[in-house]
Amino acid sequence: MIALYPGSFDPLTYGHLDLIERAARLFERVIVAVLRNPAKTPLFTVEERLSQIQKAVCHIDNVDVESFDGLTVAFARVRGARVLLRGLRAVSDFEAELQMAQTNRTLASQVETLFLSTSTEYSFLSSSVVKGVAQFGGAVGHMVPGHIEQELRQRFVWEER
Ligand code: COD
Repeated sequence: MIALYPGSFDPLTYGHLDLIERAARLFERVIVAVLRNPAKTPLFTVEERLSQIQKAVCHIDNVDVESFDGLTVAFARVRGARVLLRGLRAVSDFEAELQMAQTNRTLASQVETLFLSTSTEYSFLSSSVVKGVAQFGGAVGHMVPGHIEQELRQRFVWEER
């Protein structure tokens, strides 16, 4: 069975990576799907994020990384994915995630949303937290893989000039 893990991943964190590694043990194939969202101004371009994620998952055989636009369920259908993976960190995630899952169900009843709970060591972690710390020069080596930490440092040093 194929599972689709959709998100912004701006940037990918160890929380995302932990979820991908665990999902890869449960499913034949996991597709990490980065949304192309013209309404948002991300820190990293979609191409940068694809490359960051590809590097981070290169040790896992059954994980693919792609971008998509439009509806997540439409992309899931095109790729033959019956499961949408989402992570739950705290109660605060629940309301929005439930609404998203229920919306997606009304759009495609054959696609199920599956929630994996975060590993406790990553429950504080989000892409926003990473960016919030990195922009003031704080250490994020425990939050993101080394190559992403480096790109964050370059990005914020560049912006300070
Ligand atoms: N531990 C575990 N899980 C985590 C962690 C962590 N530390 N941090 C984040 N996660 C989980 C999040 O809970 C989420 O499930 C997933 O990782 C991705 O997170 P983000 O923040 O990168 O991605 P989002 O939440 O911005 O992605 C939103 C989508 C792109 C999936 C959504 O907007 C979407 O489906 N858009 C397409 C349009 C559509 O289909 N709309 C209808 C549905 S409402």
